[in-house]
Amino acid sequence: MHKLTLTYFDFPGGRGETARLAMVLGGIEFEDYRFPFEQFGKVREQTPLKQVPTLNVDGRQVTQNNAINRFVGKMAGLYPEDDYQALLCDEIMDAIETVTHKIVDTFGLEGEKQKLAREALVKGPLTQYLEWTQARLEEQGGEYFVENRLTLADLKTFVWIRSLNSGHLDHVPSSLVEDIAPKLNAHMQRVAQTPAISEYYSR
Ligand SMILES: N[C@@H](CCC(=O)N[C@@H](CS)C(=O)NCC(=O)O)C(=O)O
Repeated sequence: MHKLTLTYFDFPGGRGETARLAMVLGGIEFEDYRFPFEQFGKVREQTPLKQVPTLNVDGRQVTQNNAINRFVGKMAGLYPEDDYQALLCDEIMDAIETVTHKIVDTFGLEGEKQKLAREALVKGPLTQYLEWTQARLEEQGGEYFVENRLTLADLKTFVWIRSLNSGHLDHVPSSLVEDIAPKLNAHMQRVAQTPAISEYYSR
């Protein structure tokens, strides 16, 4: 049994939330070290790449959220053992990571520049990745992304879709998912109703 501490911002989303959910679902004991945004400057100085999330495993700090997701996902039984199914699970997680980078690229922009960049994002990559992700889900029967069961791919998509629906990104309509990929919204709601997940968010 490893001693685990996950370090990430104190909000229910972003690059740290999939690992939190996986550990909660898997009943894996961990310290959930959450810090307010104002403390990021101080926290990042203690991390290897000045970024979060990190997972401290028995005293060693590890970076890269999808690597962390896979590590805890394997322990939680939420990552396929079959290599091909694992590939399909990774594909979804890495695609969401790619589109997340595109969104983050617009964070530093302001005013008209940000508006234009976000509108281009909505028309381009966000629409493309939402349509593609929905198509992947439909190919697998519409319930789950791989193995007809809940895996990391579902958790990572759940976190992404919740974030797009939240309306916190200016110039990205909160109706975007419903307009472009309503089946991902239905999937998000199904995952939210998983008893351990609804219990976690009601805390
Ligand atoms: N490749 C890293 C990216 C981590 C990342 O960019 N984290 C953001 C917060 S969600 C961060 O720390 N940004 C500050 C920076 O890059 O300077 C991962 O997969 O975890």
